[in-house]
Amino acid sequence: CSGTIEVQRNTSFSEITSDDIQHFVEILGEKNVVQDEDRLLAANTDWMRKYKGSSKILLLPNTAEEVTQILQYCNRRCLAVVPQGGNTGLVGGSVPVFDEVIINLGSMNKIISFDNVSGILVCEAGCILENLDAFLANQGFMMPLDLGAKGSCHIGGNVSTNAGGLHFIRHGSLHGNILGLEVALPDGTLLDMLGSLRKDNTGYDLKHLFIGIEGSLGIVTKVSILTPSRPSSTNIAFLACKDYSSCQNLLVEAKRSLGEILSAFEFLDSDAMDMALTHLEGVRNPLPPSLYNFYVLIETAGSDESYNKAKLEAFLLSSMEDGIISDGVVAQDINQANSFWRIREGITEALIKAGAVYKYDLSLPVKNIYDIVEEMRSRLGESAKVVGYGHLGDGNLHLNVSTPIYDDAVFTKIEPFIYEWTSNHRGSISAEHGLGLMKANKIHYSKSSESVQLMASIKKLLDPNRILNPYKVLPSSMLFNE
Ligand code: FAD
Ligand code: 2HG
Ligand code: ZN
Repeated sequence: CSGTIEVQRNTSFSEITSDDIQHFVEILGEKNVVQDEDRLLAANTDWMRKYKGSSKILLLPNTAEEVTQILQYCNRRCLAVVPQGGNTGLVGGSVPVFDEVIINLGSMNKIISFDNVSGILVCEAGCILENLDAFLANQGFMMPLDLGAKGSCHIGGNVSTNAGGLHFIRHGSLHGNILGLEVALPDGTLLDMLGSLRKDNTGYDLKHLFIGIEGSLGIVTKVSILTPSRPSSTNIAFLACKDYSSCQNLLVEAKRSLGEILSAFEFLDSDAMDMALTHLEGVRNPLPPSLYNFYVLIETAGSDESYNKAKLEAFLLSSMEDGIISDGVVAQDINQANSFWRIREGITEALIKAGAVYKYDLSLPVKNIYDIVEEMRSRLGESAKVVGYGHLGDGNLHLNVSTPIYDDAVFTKIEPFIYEWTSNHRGSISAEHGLGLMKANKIHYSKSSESVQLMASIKKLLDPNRILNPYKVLPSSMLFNE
């Protein structure tokens, strides 16, 4: 059992016909209406190869107007749609469940404007995160978010998942950084909320309704985002701690002593390190192997090289003296810095290479965060490897259970236990990856029934035919069984 969810195709959706295809060709031109089997297979399959749909059509619009025309038509015909960005999502949200029409935004990848006084970037939703960051680097700015999938994920996908990532501790949520959006609604209305103002308290701030909702209410076509100045000096330390409480103490100290220059605080346990060492080519532990239980990666960034270095060194020295850190190394050049990041960012890839993986993305009070890893280990014994890592500075644990193949017996020991545990500790069952198909039926573990009801009402209001990303985010039973 892979833990994939059993859902029924909603019978009120139409099936695609040759007339529909002809209509899409009229809107997009022949080459942007893809029916080629190999390309369809890739678009139907998620990054983990865990979720797979059977769509017969992939549409590649070039403009927001084309997106609106497609949606207007699909809404009229009651054709279900899945919006797709870089297809790096980890909860089965970006691929069809059945035969939904796939709308991939990858061709909408133009930068529209950049204001080098305010740092405000306006671009199309299909721009790849890494490309935007490279563009900004030339202007002395940077994207306020960074994540392992940066080479493939789109800014529209980032907005739609409210992606957190590695610099959240410094730059905060996209709810704070996104200044405006343009969104195509299911009925084909193009909603212009593409403001570029820091402050604007005129009525409901509607753009927030479309951040982190995984394409369930509209398709993001353009994004306006506030970007910070690029720091001229960055330092990275790779540290070892003897136990989890030392990692926690280190976080408290790092926030206190490094303050404004702290730009990442990531942790991994020794099982996560073993995964990276075993399955990623060219990765090695910069510290003496097999000695330590926990590793912490700290990044500092600022504008004054010698001040930052001195601050980091003083912090490391006092943490060593206090016994919070057992060992550590500071990157001496960009290659070494990249090699430290490769360990942390590569764990997701390593887990896929190791075999089957059950993936959980929990928000919990930092104090309790590692208890669930230990409890899960004792529940599963030798039957599985439990790996804990994540954005400790943000209270976000990535708990992954790795087995050679998907195994029913293991799965039933993990779920619903992990969701109940998280709910009992008032945590969130999705800190940053979203709910997608994987957790649509689990939303009640983190949200009250009144909140979920209101979400379903908003969904019905904006998408009366429920064509947008069906079976995801909200329980299908609330949307289709009426
Ligand atoms: P997709 O995967 O294509 O889509 C994700 C969801 O958004 C789907 O529901 C889709 O329907 C919807 N969607 C996509 N584009 C649009 C659009 N234009 N309009 C409306 N809906 C849309 N996530 C984090 O938060 N932090 C991390 O640190 C992180 N690291 C990762 C590392 C790796 C190696 C991988 C594979 C994934 C990681 N992720 C992380 C998850 C993933 O990369 C993010 O969720 C990312 O934001 C998804 O962007 P995407 O363009 O690939 O979207
Ligand atoms: C990360 O922080 C990503 O590396 C992926 O959010 C986490 O694979 C995971 O569980
Ligand atoms: Zn993460």
